[in-house]
Amino acid sequence: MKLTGKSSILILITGLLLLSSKCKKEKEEVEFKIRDRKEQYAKEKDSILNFIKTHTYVLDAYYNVHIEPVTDPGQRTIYDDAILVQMQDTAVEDLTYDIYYLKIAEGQSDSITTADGVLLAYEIQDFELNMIKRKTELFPQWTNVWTPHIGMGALGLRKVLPDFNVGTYTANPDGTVLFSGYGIGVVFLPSGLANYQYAVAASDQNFTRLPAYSPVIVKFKTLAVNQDFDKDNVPNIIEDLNGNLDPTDDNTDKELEDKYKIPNIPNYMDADDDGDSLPTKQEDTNGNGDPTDDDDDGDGIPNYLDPDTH
Ligand SMILES: [Ca+2]
Ligand SMILES: [Ca+2]
Ligand SMILES: [Ca+2]
Ligand SMILES: [Ca+2]
Repeated sequence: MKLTGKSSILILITGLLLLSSKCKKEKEEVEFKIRDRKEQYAKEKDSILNFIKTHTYVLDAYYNVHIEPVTDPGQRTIYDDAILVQMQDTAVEDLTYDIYYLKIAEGQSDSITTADGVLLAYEIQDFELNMIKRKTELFPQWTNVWTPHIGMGALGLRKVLPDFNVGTYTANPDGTVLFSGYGIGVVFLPSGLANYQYAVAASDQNFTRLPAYSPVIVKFKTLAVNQDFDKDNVPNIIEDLNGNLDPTDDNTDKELEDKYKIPNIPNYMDADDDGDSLPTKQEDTNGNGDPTDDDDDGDGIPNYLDPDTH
């Protein structure tokens, strides 16, 4: 049969429509069948433990960590050196994960809190040691510790990063930066604290695609920390007023912001925390650079949180 231009276009369109309805159907099925989080962790838990008991690590001259299978039965394993912490699942209340991590170097400068931003160099690998993502010291990436996102979700980092300090850096004449004395760690995350049902595409031929429901290994270097996002001289962690380690749910002037229909800005991002139009930084009567110790009307509320005191 000889196809005219019109009929072949028609066949092509029909084919595309069929294909798209098939894709849609498959997508719906995938979304519908998100795996049970407890069952998934039960599957991963033993394999993570088995991996760290059968692998070891070495640090090279560039402070990069290499993970290798144990070859000699007497060899020290990752498990022997790992620190164990626990973290609750965000969706299922009675699901608690074990997180194993290595603290190879603690870091020699400022400490990291859950409310801070941290500049990371990192490598993400699957448990076959394929490379999924990489950011070197030349192109590091900022992430917020309470919602760590490093080219994919890695919520478990929230639990681990505050156990490290950052390093220091010097600027080279050519514009590059030399980092030193940073923290070096490796964390072994179950998929429930990483990307869970989402696959991660391979960005180029140097990287491997990460399928859904994959535990991951994150090697990281803690290069620098941002302890005061809004530059108001109140550290991020102090702006977490309710002390729940999450700075995003503390907003002293919410009522005012709502009244004037301006976006809600939590204190850690708000340079005028009480909305009295005098910036927090300037509500520092004794001029010691710390707005938290000035309370002019003696009501127990520091001026920067007290709209009736400047
Ligand atoms: Ca601040
Ligand atoms: Ca605010
Ligand atoms: Ca503030
Ligand atoms: Ca005030």
